[in-house]
Amino acid sequence: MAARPIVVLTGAGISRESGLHTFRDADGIWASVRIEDVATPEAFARDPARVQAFYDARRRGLLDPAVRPNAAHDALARLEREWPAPVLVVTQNIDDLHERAGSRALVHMHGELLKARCLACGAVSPVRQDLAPGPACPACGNGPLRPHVVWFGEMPLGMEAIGAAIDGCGLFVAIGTSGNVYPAAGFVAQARRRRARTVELNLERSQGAHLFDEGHYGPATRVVPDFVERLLAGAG
Ligand code: BV8
Repeated sequence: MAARPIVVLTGAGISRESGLHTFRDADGIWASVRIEDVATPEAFARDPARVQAFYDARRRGLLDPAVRPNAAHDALARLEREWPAPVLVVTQNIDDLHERAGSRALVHMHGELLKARCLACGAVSPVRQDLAPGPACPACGNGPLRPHVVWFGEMPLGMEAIGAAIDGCGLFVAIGTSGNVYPAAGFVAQARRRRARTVELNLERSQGAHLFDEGHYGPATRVVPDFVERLLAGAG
């Protein structure tokens, strides 16, 4: 039977072994700061300096030379190169590790830490510096910049393309996500309705584990390359 398109949803767990914290693990980001204080439009309106400082610190962390793509990111880039049908990575992560590993068909549904959005003209531009000092928008020259990140209560990006890809896929794989955040956590149900095979690759069973046909558990740097190897060998 001809190979079918694959959709892969990734979450913070795939970047954990690259040195970036997850959100809901014991040492996760939400253990030390509240979503309501740093990851909502209301928080930004109330205290922009605090929100900018939160993202400036994470951007500096991501730009640390020690933070590099890991074997799980590399395995997904290999899958895209070698699978005989389209492979789309939909990531909830705002890091750039999938790109740096070589993934090309990639949607950052929650935005990107290395991009900024102008509050005046809406232009999105690359950013590697802190936004707290208030650099002006490079497009219009005067607008203040916010992180190009989707906060809680804001519409995720690329939803139409994501929905179409899930409707047409034969395999849906969720990697390193706890299944807490919607609408991403609802993608597996959509894939099941379209009769796709659904697989969870995670450190432990997620909130939505019961929605998957199969699950393989352990660190992403072991479980993801193993799964990709089996898939490409035709045994997957
Ligand atoms: C929206 C960017 C509405 C910022 C983030 C029902 C339907 C629709 C919406 C809702 C709904 N119910 C509630 C909502 C509202 C809300 C929501 O889902 N709230 C939750 C908390 C209940 N959703 C929203 O607000 C979304 N917007 O719905 O808009 C709308 C609709 C129409 C029109 C206008 C508006 C927007 C959500 C996006 C918020 N932004 N991130 C930032 O990064 O700072 S979300 C944030 O959570 C990150 O993106 C993160 O990726 C995401 C999900 O977390 P995970 O990636 O899963 O990370 P987590 O720590 O939870 O889990 C890590 C997993 O990895 C664990 O399972 C762990 O075991 C595993 N792991 C750890 N180590 C490893 C590992 N696995 C493998 N190997 C390892 N080594």
